[in-house]
Amino acid sequence: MHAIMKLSGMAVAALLLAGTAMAADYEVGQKNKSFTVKELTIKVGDTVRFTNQDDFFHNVFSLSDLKTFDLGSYPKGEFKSVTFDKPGKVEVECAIHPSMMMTINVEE
Ligand SMILES: [Cu+2]
Repeated sequence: MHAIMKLSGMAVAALLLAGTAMAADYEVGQKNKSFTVKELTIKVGDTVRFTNQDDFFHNVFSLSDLKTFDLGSYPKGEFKSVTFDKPGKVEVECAIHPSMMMTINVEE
């Protein structure tokens, strides 16, 4: 009985580890005053790095109900990460360059 309890405890730990390992990281650059991808489909729990590849500042933000964030302005070579924890559509923009826009589709 004791051995069985121990085994099931290990199985739960393995499942938790597997769940963590499945979350993916994506990268969306800001280059030539635009996002390097216009649309990105990810899963709930995935993280997107917004990397500035231009010689000037960008300020990535979203006013979407699903995920509101403002990464502030940062220079070339730096990135900030956002983890998306709910399914739906997120519009991402840049506060400095109004023409910059992209969409992230977060799937269950
Ligand atoms: Cu910008």
